Amino acid sequence: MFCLTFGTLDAQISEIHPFPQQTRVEANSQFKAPASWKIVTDKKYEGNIATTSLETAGPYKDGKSKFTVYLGTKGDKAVKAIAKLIPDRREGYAIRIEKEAVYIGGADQQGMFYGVQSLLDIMKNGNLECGTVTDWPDVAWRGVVEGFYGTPWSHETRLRQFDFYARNKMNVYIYGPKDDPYHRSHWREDYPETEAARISELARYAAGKGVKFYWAIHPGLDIKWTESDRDALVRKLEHMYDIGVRAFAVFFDDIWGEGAKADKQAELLNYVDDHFVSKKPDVSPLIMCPTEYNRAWADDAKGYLRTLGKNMNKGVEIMWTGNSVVHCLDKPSMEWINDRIERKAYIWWNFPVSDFVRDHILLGPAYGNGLDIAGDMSGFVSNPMEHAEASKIGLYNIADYTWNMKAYNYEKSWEEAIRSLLPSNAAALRTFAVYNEDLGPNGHGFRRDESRELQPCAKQALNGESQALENLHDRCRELRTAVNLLLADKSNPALIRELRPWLLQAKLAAEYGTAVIALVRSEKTATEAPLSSFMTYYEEARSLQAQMYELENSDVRHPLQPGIKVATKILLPTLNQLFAQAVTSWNERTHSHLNPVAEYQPYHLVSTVPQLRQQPISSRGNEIRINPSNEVITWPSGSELIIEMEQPIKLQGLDFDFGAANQAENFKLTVYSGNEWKPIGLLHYKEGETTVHTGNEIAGMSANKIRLTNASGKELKLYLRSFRFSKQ
Ligand code: LOG
Repeated sequence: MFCLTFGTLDAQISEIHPFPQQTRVEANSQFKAPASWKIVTDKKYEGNIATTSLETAGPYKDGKSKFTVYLGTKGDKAVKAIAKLIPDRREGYAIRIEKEAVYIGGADQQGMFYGVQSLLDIMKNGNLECGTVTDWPDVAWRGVVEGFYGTPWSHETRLRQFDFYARNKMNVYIYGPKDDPYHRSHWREDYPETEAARISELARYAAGKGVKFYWAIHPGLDIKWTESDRDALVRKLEHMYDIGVRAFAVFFDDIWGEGAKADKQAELLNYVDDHFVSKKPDVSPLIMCPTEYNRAWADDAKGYLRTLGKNMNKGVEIMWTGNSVVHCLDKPSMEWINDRIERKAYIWWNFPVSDFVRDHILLGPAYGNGLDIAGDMSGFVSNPMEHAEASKIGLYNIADYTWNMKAYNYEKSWEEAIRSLLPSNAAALRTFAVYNEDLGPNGHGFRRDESRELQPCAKQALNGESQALENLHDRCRELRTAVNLLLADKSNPALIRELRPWLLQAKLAAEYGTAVIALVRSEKTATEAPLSSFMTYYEEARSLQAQMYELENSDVRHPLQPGIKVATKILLPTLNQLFAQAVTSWNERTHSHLNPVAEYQPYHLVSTVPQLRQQPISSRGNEIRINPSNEVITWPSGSELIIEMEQPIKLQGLDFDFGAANQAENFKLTVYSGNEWKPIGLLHYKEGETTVHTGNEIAGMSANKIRLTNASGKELKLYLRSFRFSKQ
């Protein structure tokens, strides 16, 4: 009965976002949207979110206008004419557009609201066209979990996010920023008045946008399974209820020990469900995040997940990140988890979150999830970056993916996301975003593409093809232009503020590219003209390498994971290789000794602790550190971590903090010096301190390798808050 139409130039119905399920467009039926209209709807919808958004966003409302918008839900008189079009699906809706009337019928009130959003999309360019839409979401809960480590979003930012969710038909936001003390470290305490007032406003504002505001508590760091702690938790939830929250989640991620017991967690959740949620008719189903929230950490033999599945009330949703902390989902992995938890998993997708790679900003498309798993999940929320505006690219994609999975086309959705985020400079943002997709090496081993279009040309340029070199030159020039346009853009200041460090770095990378290509060319043509000789370009390229390094180490970098990285997968390595090739060949021809090494990584980490194998190392001045990690690290008995130096260094000091006291006795530190492993004493300065220090014998020691071994004779579960050493 319906035919699916893909956008032609003037088909306004194709402007609907997320991509709708079914549309039918009458050819050549475009007409100018009316300047005013009247709304016909039932009195019961007065002040309802659909009516309000139609009244505030549509054309002037005039009782005398001939053009009528009929608004209602299935069964209402106003939408009788389209009753058959309205789908019997939660949050579904139908629209029929005629020359003098529009009918919007929802399966429920949320559907009615989404019908209005779609009408506003259709009219975006001032036109309407005749046709019908029948639409509904594939996934019941679609949205965001603010669940990252780092600076929580600001209040204003969250309000603007809710506007964005409404436009993109996302219906849930879960509040769980790790660094809000009232969520985690001080979970028993009530919010002070000002913060409480903000949370109230968030819950109220979200409701006005059709977004369910969940507030999450994270008690696992120090919870005791006692009546007193159970009551403290329920009392805190009561406090949150009193200030207006109507949906709750309990998180147990990134903990170990007492708090991580499945039977106790299930017992607590059931208690909250039976004595709090069920007692209040207006509270939504509970959500819990388990400790074993991904397959890599799930110990099937111990049966943590099966215990939750069996013991916990079936109405409680269970979150899941996939086969590892950061991973794409597919059919077999969904079946694996759903079987264990005896319900459909509620997906917590760790994308585009960047709290484990804070030197990167992630502007690439959301791809890699199966398109056939809509029926295997109860919800899908994305964990974003602390950069809220920039996260909207990924979130726009996720709105599309979760609404109409089979039709999801990530490339198309990504282009649209960029256009809608920065219409004034979409081409510039797209050019810049291409170099900010990959995460770089990281503990989770999650990598993304970078500069897809550049890949063939990068290879050819390295083979010395001059056309490819020309092409690469154009790309660098484009990138520089894009950055300059973005730095001057005034239409979305919040976005430009977030992007700024990476914009500055991208500009240097683009200039470096231009210098390197000039270097390659001058190596071949051997011109001696001042400022265009090989030596000049060599000096220029070196200067830009130094400027990039300085920017990485300036104050704009993040203290935890220093650095500002762009284009590190394709563009920069290609330029560095071209630089090395040109300098090497110059050295051979002219018998010179210029340094061909563009990037120097003098420290390497090897480890038998699986979670540490890919952990990056960074250095600044004389200090070298392993990047910290957010998760619980499992050290098998006897496992070790070794740092190898390219050149022996003279040690100054070393300390580490694994987030727990009394670790000095669990580890053994040895330094490879003068062809033998020498033991170094470990100690705490005071009782209860988590930092482990080294004895004085380390200062002045020459070291080729440093090795830390779990010598406790048992498996250890610890954090990696810091591990650093310095050289003299
Ligand atoms: C945390 C999360 C963090 C994310 C990415 C979950 C369930 N928990 O390793 O707060 O933002 O990974 O670093 C997590 O993902 N721990």
